[in-house]
Amino acid sequence: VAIMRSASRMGYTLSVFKRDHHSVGIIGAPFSKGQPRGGVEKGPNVIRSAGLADKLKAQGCSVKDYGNLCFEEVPGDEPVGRVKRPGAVGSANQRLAHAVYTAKTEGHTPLMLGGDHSLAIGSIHGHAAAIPGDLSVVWVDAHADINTPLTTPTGNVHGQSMSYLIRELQSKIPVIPQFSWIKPCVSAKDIVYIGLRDVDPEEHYILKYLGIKVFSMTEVDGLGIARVMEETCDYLFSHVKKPIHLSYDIDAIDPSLTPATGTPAVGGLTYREGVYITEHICQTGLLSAVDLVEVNPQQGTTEAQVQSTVDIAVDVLLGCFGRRRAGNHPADYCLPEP
Ligand SMILES: [Mn+2]
Repeated sequence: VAIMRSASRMGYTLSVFKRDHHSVGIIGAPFSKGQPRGGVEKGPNVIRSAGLADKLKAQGCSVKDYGNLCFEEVPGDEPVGRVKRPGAVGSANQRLAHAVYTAKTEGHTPLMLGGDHSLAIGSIHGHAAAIPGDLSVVWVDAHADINTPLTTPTGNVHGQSMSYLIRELQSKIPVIPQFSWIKPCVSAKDIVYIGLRDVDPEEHYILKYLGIKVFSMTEVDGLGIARVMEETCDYLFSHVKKPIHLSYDIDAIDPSLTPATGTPAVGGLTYREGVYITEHICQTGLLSAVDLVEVNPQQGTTEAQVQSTVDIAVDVLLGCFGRRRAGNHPADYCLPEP
């Protein structure tokens, strides 16, 4: 049952689908070659081991776990220009795109567990191919991940993912044969960044050049997270309500809380802000696919650091699929009679 209600003093109307039932399709993507650190390929299994599927089911979701994708070794995977491991990154993302497309067309909301953030290329690509119109992207991250192959200071593709996907940037992207299957599928106006605080000068230029909507940590501090989310939805819904692809890098959250990640940056989101983002997006009824990336259990120095990172990743995901901190109950619950 879809209940329409006016949900904002800014004047947009949220369509709040009273769904106690999300159908989640978990896709494990144990891939680490979009960056140099080992361990991030263990992300999918450590997040599963924290009880993700059971917790989703306990809050009324149905869950299909597609398991972990197998990624091929690519021998002689030499850089193309500055871009490192283009063969491995290209083929892993092509495989992931197909898996996300399949999960989506089978009626699930794909939940991609990374792995590093280069996987957003395949995840967003597969999602876009499975829906009739355009999608919008909410990118929650300390970093913009929008360097082109020509501006990247490191060559690591996890810092370039968005550049391959944005239509308006394609004249600046050189040919990389291993990426020739990628079709840019997102418009700059359909992207919102939240949580930025470590942006390269070239990336800052690209964001301005394309007019991309950014709520950096400065805006989170100045406006508060509730206003940021309200403005995010006003902006994305101003013309047509498109399905939302949420790409959530765990390093958006402050590294005091989520230290087990490859590129931590001080001054991040609190636990409450990090979860509020997902609660708000869930309430729109438009969440169509989710990535949770960059959980790296080898980057924690203690077991407690790893546990904290993984537990928060799970809470972020539960928020995406209906958990409310006010509490939940099944729609058909009846109080026991004495
Ligand atoms: Mn990222």
